[in-house]
Amino acid sequence: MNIAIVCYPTFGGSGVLATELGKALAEKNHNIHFITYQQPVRLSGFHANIFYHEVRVPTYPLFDYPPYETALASMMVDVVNNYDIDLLHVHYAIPHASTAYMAKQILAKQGKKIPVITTLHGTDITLIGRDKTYKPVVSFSMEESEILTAVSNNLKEETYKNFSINKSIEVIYNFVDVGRFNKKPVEAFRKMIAPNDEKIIVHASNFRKVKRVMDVVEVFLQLNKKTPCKLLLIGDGPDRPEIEAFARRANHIGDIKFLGKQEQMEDLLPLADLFLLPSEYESFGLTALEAMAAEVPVISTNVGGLPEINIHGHTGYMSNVGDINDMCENAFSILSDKEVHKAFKQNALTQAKKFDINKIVPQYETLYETLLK
Ligand code: GMT
Repeated sequence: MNIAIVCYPTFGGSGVLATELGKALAEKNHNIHFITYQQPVRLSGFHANIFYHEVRVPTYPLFDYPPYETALASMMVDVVNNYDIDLLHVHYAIPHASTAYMAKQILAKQGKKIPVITTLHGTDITLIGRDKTYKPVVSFSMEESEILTAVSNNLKEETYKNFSINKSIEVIYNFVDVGRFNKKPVEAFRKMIAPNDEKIIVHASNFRKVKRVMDVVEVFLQLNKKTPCKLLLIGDGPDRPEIEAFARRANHIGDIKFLGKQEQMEDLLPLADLFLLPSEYESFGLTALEAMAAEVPVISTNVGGLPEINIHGHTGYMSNVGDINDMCENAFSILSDKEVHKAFKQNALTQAKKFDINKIVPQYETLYETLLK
């Protein structure tokens, strides 16, 4: 099949998932055309059947707001026409679903029928999409997509709760390439980070309010009093300056390392003894799944789609949002006993295997085939 994938190219989970999906489909001999405004972060190296089409928005003195959607729709039309595209798969509803609708209408006038699949990822529904600024457009374009998928049952329920749409929503879980993430940690790196064999705690996110990164630091500071540990914070975003300043004031800058945005998560995650994700909401929590594939137990909140991945008392623990004490106690109960830690690590890996790339990608392929029939 010739498939066009539209996504955000940045470090967010939706772009990561879309890129990994495109790469996996290319491995299966499909031709994949990424359409976005920057090379997606996980799209490195040369792949014979992956193509990247960059959307450029020319500046013009009249434009206070450069019309990205117009340029994107034009690029969609161009790619569909010139590369014999069979379907458009757009990730994250805003603005990709409505832009795909526009492209579809233009192509229909030219006599070309192009089906659109929209995959909902989370904040496009729960945080931003339901805001009245966008709601009518998101609602309309969801209805107009030939197929609508969501990355968890929770997100499907949230969509029906927040939008009065009649469309059926198929749940296709996010996935991880377990083989790629399940590798032995590089001992020399571990020694550099934790020279005295301290426990290594990891968090990765885009440092937005919804991620509650301050809770990560609070849990860490409490935990560090019970067992010596180091904290690696991966990613960047608006909350980082405040959190960095707080970490400095707490005089723990030596124990807390800010690594910034990192592409090679499969090298970093295996270094961790525990992964923290205390988010206010997560439709799925792809980073937690990647951690689990690297055999890292997860301490998370019990919101959104997290209970569909993290099994309480088995692959990690879940607490109420903001319950720092509970998260700390749970973390300590895993880290303070070698045998318990080992069991949680194995359980995390077993659970991650249920979301392996080889199980989930065929579900998208089946969907595409049904659609094209
Ligand atoms: O929250 C983020 O980090 C970004 C956001 C995105 O759209 O890129 O992530 C959402 O999609 C991911 C991939 O499906 C999910 O794993 C995240 O849970 C989801 N984030 C939220 O729901 C807050």
